[in-house]
Parts: sequence; structure tokens; C-alpha cells
Amino acid sequence: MLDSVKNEKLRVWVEEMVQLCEPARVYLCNGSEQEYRELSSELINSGTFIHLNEKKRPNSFLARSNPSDVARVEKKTFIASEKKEDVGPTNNWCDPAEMTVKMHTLFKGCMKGRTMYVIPFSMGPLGSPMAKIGVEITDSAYVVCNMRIMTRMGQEVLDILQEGDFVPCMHSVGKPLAMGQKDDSWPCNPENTCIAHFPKKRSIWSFGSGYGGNALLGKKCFALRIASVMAREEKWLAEHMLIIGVTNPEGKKRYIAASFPSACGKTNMAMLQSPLPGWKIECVGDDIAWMKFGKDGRLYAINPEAGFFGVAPGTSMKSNPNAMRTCAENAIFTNVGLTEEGDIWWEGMTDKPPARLTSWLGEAWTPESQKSAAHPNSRFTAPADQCPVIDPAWEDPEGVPISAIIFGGRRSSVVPLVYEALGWNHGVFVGASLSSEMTAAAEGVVGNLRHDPFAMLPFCGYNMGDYFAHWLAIGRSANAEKLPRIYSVNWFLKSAEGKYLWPGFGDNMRVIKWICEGLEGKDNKIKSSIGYLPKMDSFDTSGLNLSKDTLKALFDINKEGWLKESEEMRTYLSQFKERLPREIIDELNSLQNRLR
Ligand code: GTP
Ligand code: SPV
Ligand code: MN
Repeated sequence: MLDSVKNEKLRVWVEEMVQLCEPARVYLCNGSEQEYRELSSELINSGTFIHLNEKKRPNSFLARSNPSDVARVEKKTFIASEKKEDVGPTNNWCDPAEMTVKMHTLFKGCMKGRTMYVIPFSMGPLGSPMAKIGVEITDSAYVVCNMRIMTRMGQEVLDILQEGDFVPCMHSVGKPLAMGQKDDSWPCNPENTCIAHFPKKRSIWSFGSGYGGNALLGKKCFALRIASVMAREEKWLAEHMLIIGVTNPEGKKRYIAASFPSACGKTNMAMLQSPLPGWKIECVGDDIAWMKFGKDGRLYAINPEAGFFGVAPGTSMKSNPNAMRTCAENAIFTNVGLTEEGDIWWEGMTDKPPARLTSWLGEAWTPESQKSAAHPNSRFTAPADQCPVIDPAWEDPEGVPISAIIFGGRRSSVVPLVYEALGWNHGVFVGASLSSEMTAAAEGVVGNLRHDPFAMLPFCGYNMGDYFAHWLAIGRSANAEKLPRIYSVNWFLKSAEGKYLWPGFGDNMRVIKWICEGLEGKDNKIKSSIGYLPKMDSFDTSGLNLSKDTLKALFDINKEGWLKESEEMRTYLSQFKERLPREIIDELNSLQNRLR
């Protein structure tokens, strides 16, 4: 089978990995529909997939993971750089030589009794000058099926890869099978899970987990951690950002990128259905943006992915109808509830929960149950081209020109609904200052406030101080007029009683409208100590019935809160020592001076 592989590096690497992992067989994925059908029936037979009701959810499957393998594991994720300073204080560092030995020990014989799948994939539209090729080796057919949705995968990629380089991505669930041993429905090895990135060699090794970003290596491991290193060297940006097209009532279209931490609203904003007449949002991407300057000096973005791996809970026909339509067929659901009709359900999907279902744990469930029906980090995997509002330019090989960049976190207080940065450097400071309450997307205590600069804390493949410097350098290298404007948003402000102050979801269109009107030159903002705030008569709250107090709270700047936070920010930044660019401290000082 490997005889058809023309790329020498690829053939040699696969042969080496076969020696190391000792699989029972090797299978080179061609990405065809027939292959997907065969793999999904194998997964049904092995109990990994439950075939959903064809009438309700055609060609779709439910998988239930091992309860110990439900999210990204940041503590077990490493960057293997020669020097510890090069990964910085916010990453887990390991020595490349030691990690190589560790990985070879873990992977020795780890695929016994299993099939080794070889998945050639492209991040970015095939043949785009911005696209990059990877090859994932995995022993999980579940991973192959998900990769087929999430990336451009198979023969076409192999054709492009006749020669040339690729990022080798090694993955194993870490559960070899003895002769005749019955397989688990979700094989994994949580005790020994380890995910390592080698930025210099540009390779990835992931052992022990079959879930999401731990296992679909094109996503966070390649398109962010490895790509951020490539981007720094090649002077572009690899970011944890959605990309949308916004059309105003006059028909003028602008593209916007927005960066929120995991489970903080990217997919929802990416598919937003506007309640405001004449305004339309179309989706280019919901999680990752690669951005590069075009010949005209503007920043252009592509979505390197081909599918969505979206948070299920909270997704409904009310909150995100376009996501519901996107996963109406040809979808994989992981860790959601199963209804008696053979369809899926999760918390928030309908006002009235089904009377009975089977929970993600495989247990009988009723609305009275103490446990949730779906895991909080349960997900749907669905093809991007099924999204009813997919942007016509979403596969443009040159990307789309970005007019604005938004940073947002989950903040119950202090950060107002929206403000605009005073300029590029201040915007970089705003990105660097991002902090957010933790969610179920990663292991950790949900709700704890943590710094998450640029929503890249778990995804930056090098020293975060150098990353800030890279963003500043991108600003210096460009014509200031052509740079995107930078904004901060916060959909998650709460009242003293713990209720959300802002309706969010579709109504976030009002914030986007204000941003776009400013871009068209409308005099709609006033300068404040933290940045530009909307003039109240230029911010559309029509039909919302917000009380005066609520509106005030949404745009309030609590000086004491801001001063306290900025002082805490100073402490946080001090850990980057000499890697922290002077400009960031200058911005912090200026902010404090404006506040005082
Ligand atoms: P990742 O895929 O982990 O990167 O997450 P994401 O940033 O794409 O987040 P997503 O849009 O999936 O939203 C995560 C959770 O936040 C879901 O439960 C949503 O229902 C909820 N959410 C999204 N937007 C809003 C909003 O405007 N207001 C409120 N209150 N909740 C929101
Ligand atoms: C995130 O956690 O930001 C995700 C899900 O988008 S995962 O693919 O698991 O990283
Ligand atoms: Mn994400």
C-alpha cells in the first residue's frame, strides 16, 4: 500500500513508525465517502459509534468517551524546546531529547493488534499559498472519521505531497490489544496521557487520549502550537480566532476576526443570526485564523479547518440555529445524550427536556437526574460547508481582508460590553490583558478567573513574551491605515444576583453593528480612560427593553476595579522578565495614568 507514496520522507517516516508501534496492519486513508462508510460501520461494530436514527439525523453517529478522557489536558501538554526560556513561564517545558526517549518508550508496541491509519491532510484550502500539509498517524478510526470532517484529507493531499514537506503528527490511544482481547468502546490511557510538540523539528507526538484537541492533531497542536512558531519565523499570525463576514444594509461587506478563550462564544458569534434588519453575518471559520499581509498591505485570513468541533450544551434553535442546521446530518456527536427515538439531546437544546434518555455515561436519565445528560464539554463534529451561512469566500485561497480584531473573555465584572483600543500597540496590550473564567473545555476548576493572553494561553508554541513582541512587530511592519482596528468585548457581565446583564447570542449583532459603523467613519465613539466607548445614542438597543441601570452597568468603568486589575496585570507580566516588550509596560503605565 505504501508503494503508492511518492514522498520519500513520508515513506521512511511511516516505515519507522510501523517498526516502533508494531500495528497489526497499516492503512493509508484516501478520504473517500466509501472509506468513511466502512470506517463508521467498523466503529458501530466495535461499539464506539451508535448509529443515530437515519430519519432524524442522517449519516450521523454518537460516541461516548471514557469518563476520564473528556477534554484537553493542559497539564499533560508540553513544548519541547532546547531552552526552557524559549517556551516561557506559561507553557510546560520539556527537554527534546528526554521527551523523544519518553515518547519512543510509550509508543513502543503501542498499536499491537490495531490498525495504523495514515492520514494525509491539508490545513487550509488545497493549493492555497497559506495552506500547510500534515500527516497524522493514528490507531483510532474515530480520529480518522473526525479528521475527515475537520480537515481536507486523503488522496488529493497525497497528490500535492508528491514531494515537499509536511508536519508529522503521531497519535495513539495507548492501548495495545493482545491476541483475542476484546477492545474497549473508547480505548485510551489517561494515566500515561502526554502530548508533546517539537517546534524545531515541527513534529507532534500525542499519546493516551482520543478526545478533541488531544487527538485531532491538525487543530490545536498543528494549526496553533506548531503554526504559531512557523508564523513568527515567517511573519504572519496563527490565532485562536473565528472569522466572519459582515454585510451592512447598504451592502458593504467587512471581515472581522475574534479571539475568545475555549467555550467563550466563538462558534456562536461565527454563525450569528442577526435580529437587526439589513445586517447579515456569514461564517468563514469558528476557531482558528491564519493571517498574512496581502500585496495591498492589508491583513488576509484563512480558516485552516474544514469543519466545526463545536460545544454542544447551550446550542439550540434559539441561541444558534445555524449550528443546529449544520449538524442536522453527516455529523459525529461525542458525549451527548441519546433520546429514545435514537436522536441526540443536550442541556439547553430545547426548553423542555425529553422525559427519558440515555446520558453520555450510558446511564438511564430523566430531568430529575442529578447528573447532566450531556458532558459540559460534549461536542458536535460537522462539515463547514453544511453551515447555511457559510461565507462564499470561505475557501478563497488568498483569504479574506480583515478590518477588525476583537478580543473577549468570560468576565462577570469590570470589563464593559465593548470598547475600542486607542491604536495597534494599545490593542496588543488589550489582547495581552485578556483574562477569562475557566470553562469545561480543559481540565481545571470551572469558573476560576485566569489570564489567557490573546486566548492563546494553552496554544502558543513559544514564549508568550516573544509572542507579544511578534504582534507589536506585525504592527510596525504595516501601514497603520491598513491595519485592522482592535476591540474588546464581554458578553458575560452579571448582575449582583448573578444574572447575565446582556442578552448575548444574536443580539451581539448590536456590538458588531457599532464596530462596523465606526469603520465606515461614523462619529460614534467617545474617548475614555480605557479606550473608545460607544456614544450612547449611536449604540442600537432598539427593542431590547434594557433598563437605564442595566445599560449603565454594561458600559460602566469602575476605576478602582480597573486600577486593581492593572496592578495585578503588572505582577502577571513581570514573569516574562526580559522577554516582555517595553511597549506593553508603556501601555500599562499609560492606562494607569489615564485612570488616575
Ligand atoms: P471552543 O470550541 O471551545 O473554542 O468554544 P467557543 O469559543 O467556540 O464557544 P461557543 O460558541 O461554543 O460557546 C460556548 C458556550 O458559551 C456555549 O454554551 C454557549 O451557549 C455560550 N455562549 C456563547 N455565546 C454566548 C453569549 O453571547 N452569551 C452567553 N450568555 N453565553 C454564550
Ligand atoms: C478548544 O478547547 O478551544 C476547542 C476544543 O476548540 S479542542 O479541539 O478540544 O481544542
Ligand atoms: Mn477553540
